[in-house]
Amino acid sequence: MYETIQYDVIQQVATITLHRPAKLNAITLQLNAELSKALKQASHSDDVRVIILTGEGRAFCSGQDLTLASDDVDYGDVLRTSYGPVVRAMEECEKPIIAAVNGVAAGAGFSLALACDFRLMSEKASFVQAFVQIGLIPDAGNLYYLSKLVGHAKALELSLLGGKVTAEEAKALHLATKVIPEEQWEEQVNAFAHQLANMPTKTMGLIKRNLKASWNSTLPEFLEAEANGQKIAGLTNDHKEGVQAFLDKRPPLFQGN
Ligand code: T3D
Repeated sequence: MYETIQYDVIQQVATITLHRPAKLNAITLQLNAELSKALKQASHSDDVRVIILTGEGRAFCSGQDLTLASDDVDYGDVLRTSYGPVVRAMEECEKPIIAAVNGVAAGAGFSLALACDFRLMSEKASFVQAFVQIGLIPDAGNLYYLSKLVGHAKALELSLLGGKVTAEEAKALHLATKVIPEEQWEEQVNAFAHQLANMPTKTMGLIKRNLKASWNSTLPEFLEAEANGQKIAGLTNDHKEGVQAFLDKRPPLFQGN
């Protein structure tokens, strides 16, 4: 079904693997189209509660495939029609998305990781804000997320200097949720994903939406969004289960609805 990515679902965790390892999983129009489709597939599937985005081989993603660069290409159009839908599919996804950053994430590959909710990084992984090195501005939502995650000054420094961020530096900057030793990579990524898969999925979607509502709201608008969100959360089975489990002095068994 897909040629440039792999899509697997195991125990309610969908793993989307960027699959062009010879080019460090560089992005093509086809890869973006397939990635958008897979993100929507996972978002809408009742069998999926968590999404992992990762890369095949030694890299996460090296950004746009530079062997396809040509004077005939209007980058604005490419962003609107190819990268935009990927970023929007991630933004609109109500399920948690984990970037399992197995190796270098450069250019738009860094942008993909930034659009995820969590970034688990292998100790060997790094982020490279590569754009300025080839005379381009950061794209695919990069500055939108980066400035919110690390603040204006650091986002500007990385973007103007084209800086590389090691996994340890990313942790210190709160870009990485966790840095994982190479030998524990699969075990720890799976454990983290399954921990999320056993949490109240619908409520987590509302938390994601509510936090983002805070970015552009006045306090009265935000309080209204919060009230609407909590009304929905309060009607979930997982809320009832959470309260009952507390009263029963047992761990909750959340079904995600
Ligand atoms: O087009 C538009 O619409 C505009 C949108 C732009 C969005 C962007 O993403 S712009 C930024 C594009 N990406 C880059 O500038 C990064 C380019 N790559 C690198 O800087 C380095 O490869 C890395 C830092 C990612 C990794 O370095 P290293 O030393 O570990 O690996 P390498 O030897 O450079 O690369 C290994 C192979 O992958 C190599 O091929 P070869 O020689 O073995 O046949 C290399 O050419 C290939 N490769 C790496 N990155 C790309 C790539 N091939 C095509 N496109 C790439 N982006």
